[in-house]
Amino acid sequence: PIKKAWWKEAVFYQIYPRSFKDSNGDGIGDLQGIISKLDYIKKLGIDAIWLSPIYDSPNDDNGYDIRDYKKIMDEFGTMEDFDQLLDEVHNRGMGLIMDLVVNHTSDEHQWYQRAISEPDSKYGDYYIFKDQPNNWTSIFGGSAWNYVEERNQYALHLFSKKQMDLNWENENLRAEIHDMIRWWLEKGVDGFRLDVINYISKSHGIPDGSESIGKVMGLYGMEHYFYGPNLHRYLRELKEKVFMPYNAFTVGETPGIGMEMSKLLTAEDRNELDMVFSFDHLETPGHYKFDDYRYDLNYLKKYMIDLMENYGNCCHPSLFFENHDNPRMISKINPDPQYRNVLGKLLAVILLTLRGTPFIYQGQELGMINQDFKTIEDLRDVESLNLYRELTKSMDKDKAFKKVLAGSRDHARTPMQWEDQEYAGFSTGKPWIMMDHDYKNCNVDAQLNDEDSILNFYQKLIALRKEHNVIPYGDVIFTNKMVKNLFTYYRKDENEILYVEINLSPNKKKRAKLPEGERLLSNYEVISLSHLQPYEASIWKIK
Ligand code: TEU
Ligand code: CA
Repeated sequence: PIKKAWWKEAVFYQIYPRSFKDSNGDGIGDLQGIISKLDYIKKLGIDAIWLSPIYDSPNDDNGYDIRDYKKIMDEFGTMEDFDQLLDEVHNRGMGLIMDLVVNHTSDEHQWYQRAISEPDSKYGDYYIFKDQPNNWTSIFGGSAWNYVEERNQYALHLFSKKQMDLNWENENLRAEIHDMIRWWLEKGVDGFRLDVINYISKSHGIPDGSESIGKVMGLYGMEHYFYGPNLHRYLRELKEKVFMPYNAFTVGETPGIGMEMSKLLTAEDRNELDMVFSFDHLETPGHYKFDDYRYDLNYLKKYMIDLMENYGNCCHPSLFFENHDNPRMISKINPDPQYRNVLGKLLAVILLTLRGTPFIYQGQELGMINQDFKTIEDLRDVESLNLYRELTKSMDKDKAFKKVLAGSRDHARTPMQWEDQEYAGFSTGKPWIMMDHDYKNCNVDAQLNDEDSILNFYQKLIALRKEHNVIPYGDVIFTNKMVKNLFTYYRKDENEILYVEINLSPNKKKRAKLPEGERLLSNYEVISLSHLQPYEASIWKIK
C-alpha cells in the first residue's frame, strides 16, 4: 500500500509571477497581483502553489539568475508583500512552495563578485574556475565558459553567461546554502521546487565531455553533471540537515535522468527528494524541442503506461504537461481551433485521473495556446534570442525565426488572460511581453460564465478527484494497450472502480466495449454508445 502524504493528494498550481497579474500598471506581474487572485486559485480547487523565482535578480533569465536570495525583486514588491502573500495563502488553507535555484547564481551575486575580486578569500572557491576551458557547451548555446580577466581563469556557466555554476564541493558554500534555505523555512514556506538540482555535482576535475554523446543533443559534457558523483550525498545532506526538521516538501527539477535515476532520487527510504519532474514525455521521440512537428498522444499513452507500471509504490510520480519552459501543449498536439476545447479537457483528464501529483501551469486551465509572435523583436527569452543568433550564422532569418518559434519558452510566458479588455485584465499598462488577440475569446471571465468551458471542466475534475481516494492511491490497470488512438484504464481499490476511456485522435473511433456504470464526467455532453467522439475523454464509475 502507498504511504499517505498531503502532497500525494494535492493539486499544485504553478505561477510565473512576471506574467500572472500586475497590480500597479507597470506591465509586470507582482506579488500584490498574485494576492488579488488567490480566491480564484482557491476556487479552482488548488491545494498548493509553486511560485517561480521572486528573488532579487537582474533578470537575465527572468529570476532564475538570483542576485540576492533574501531579497524580493523590486519589480515584484517587498518582503512585507511576500509575508502577506504567505499568510493569505495559508489562511485559505493552501500551501506555498518556492523555487530554489542553487545550481547557479547571477554573476551579480555578491559571492561571485567576491570570488573574482578576492580570489584568496573563502569565496574564491565558491564557483567553478579552471585555468583552461574544456569542451562543455551551455544549455543556452555556445561555450559553457566565461573568461574572467581578474583571475585570468575561466568560470563555468551551464546556462546563460550571467548564471554562474556554484561549486558544491565546497563545504562552506553548502553550509551557506543550507542557512539560506532554513531562513525561508523559518518564515513558514511549505517546501521547494529545486531548479536543475541533478546538475549540482560535477565529475571531479571537470573533464572534457564525450564527443559522441555531445553530438547527439549538441550538448557537450552532460554526462559529467546529469547525475554527478556526489549528487546523492548532497541531497541527503540537504534533506537531513534542512528539509526534515521542517517537514518540508521537495520536488526536484531533474532534466534527462530517466526513470531508474528518478527512483533512486525519490524512493522513500533513501531520504533524498519527495518527487522529481522528468521531461521525457514532452517530446515525441525523434523530435527535439525546436522542431516544428505534431506531438503524438500515442507516445504519451506509452510513456504513462510505462511510468504507472514500473515506477513502484515507494516512489510517487509528478504529472504535468506545461510549465514556463515549454510551448503550450494543445498547440503542439493539434492547433486546429475546432478541437481546442475538447483537447484541453482531454489533457486535464489524463493529468487528474492517473496516479501522481498533478501540476497545472497558469493558463492551462483556460486552454491557453501558443502566441502569434511575428518577429524576433517580439521574443524576450534569453534562450530564444541566443538560439536565433546562433542559427542566423548559417541559416536565413525567416527559417531561423520559425525554428525558434516552434520551441520558444515565451509561448508560456505571455500574460495570463483574465478579461476581454485591453491587456486582458493582466495590467492597465503595456505588458513586458506582447500578447495577441486570443484573450478576446479565451479569458477567465468568459470561461467562468460558460458552463462548457475548459476552466469549469478543470474545476469539476479537481472536485471529482477529491471525492475519489482511488485516484491518488489506487491501482492503475490499463487495457487496450496495443490499440492505437485508444487509451483506457481502470482505477481500482477495495472500495471503488473508475474507468477512463479516451480517444487520442480527432476521428471518431469504435468503442472497445459498451459503456457501463455511471458517467461521472466527459468532454462531450452527448456521447454515442458505439463510437467515441473526436478526442473524447470520459470517466465512468463502475463500482
Ligand atoms: O530549466 C532547466 C532546463 O534545463 C530546461 O528546462 C531548459 O531551461 C529548457 O528546457 C530549455 O529549453 C530550469 C528553469 O526551469 C528554467 O526556466 C531556467 O532557465 C533554467 O533552469 C536555469 O535556471
Ligand atoms: Ca507590477
